[in-house]
Amino acid sequence: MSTPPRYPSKYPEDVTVYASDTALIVVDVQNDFADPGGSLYVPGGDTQVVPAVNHQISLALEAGASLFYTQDWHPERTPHFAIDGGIWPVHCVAGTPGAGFHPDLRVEGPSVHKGAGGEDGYSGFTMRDPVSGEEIPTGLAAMIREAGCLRVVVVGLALDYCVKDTALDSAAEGFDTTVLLAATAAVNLNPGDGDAAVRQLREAGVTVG
Ligand code: VGL
Ligand code: ZN
Repeated sequence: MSTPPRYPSKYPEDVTVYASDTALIVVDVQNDFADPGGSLYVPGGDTQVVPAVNHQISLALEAGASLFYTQDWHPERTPHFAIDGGIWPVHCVAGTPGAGFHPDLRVEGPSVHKGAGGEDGYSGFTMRDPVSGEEIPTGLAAMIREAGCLRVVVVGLALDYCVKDTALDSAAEGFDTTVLLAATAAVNLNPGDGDAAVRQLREAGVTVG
């Protein structure tokens, strides 16, 4: 008889075994992305991603891993938005319901707010100063190191933007980095963006499972 899986799971895609040196980063599971009424709803955000992310959170907690969350946290006017020259509808404005966590998400750790000062960029690790263009650390890498973590698992929304850039920065920081496809979904602004993100992640040495 074969060895039973370590955790009985309805997610056969599970490729990660969490340990105390692992950080799970839950990216932007916010109403504007995860709720069908949200201004930048990612299909599957509510039905697929929230339960799959909660499952990963349970596995991580059981193993004594560390948990971190990010939230897109924009001012009302920012060059990130189409009304000010960017490409996105207004979303995740600081303090509004759209910027809040999806009500079904288990929240069990600190959250890093990205873009509160009008900074641009998608990664949970770095932001771009809107004036100088300089990359500013958010403090997430330091938090992960202080927690004694060497490995990072990235889940949440959206695969082709914030999940991708967070995972690329994580790998660049030297963390052994995994993205779990079952617990993410792509915006696919252009068809194929999700697949392109997977290729780019793999080329950067990120495990995509
Ligand atoms: C995101 C588009 C705009 C994301 C954030 O969280 O992936 N996507 N802002
Ligand atoms: Zn945004």
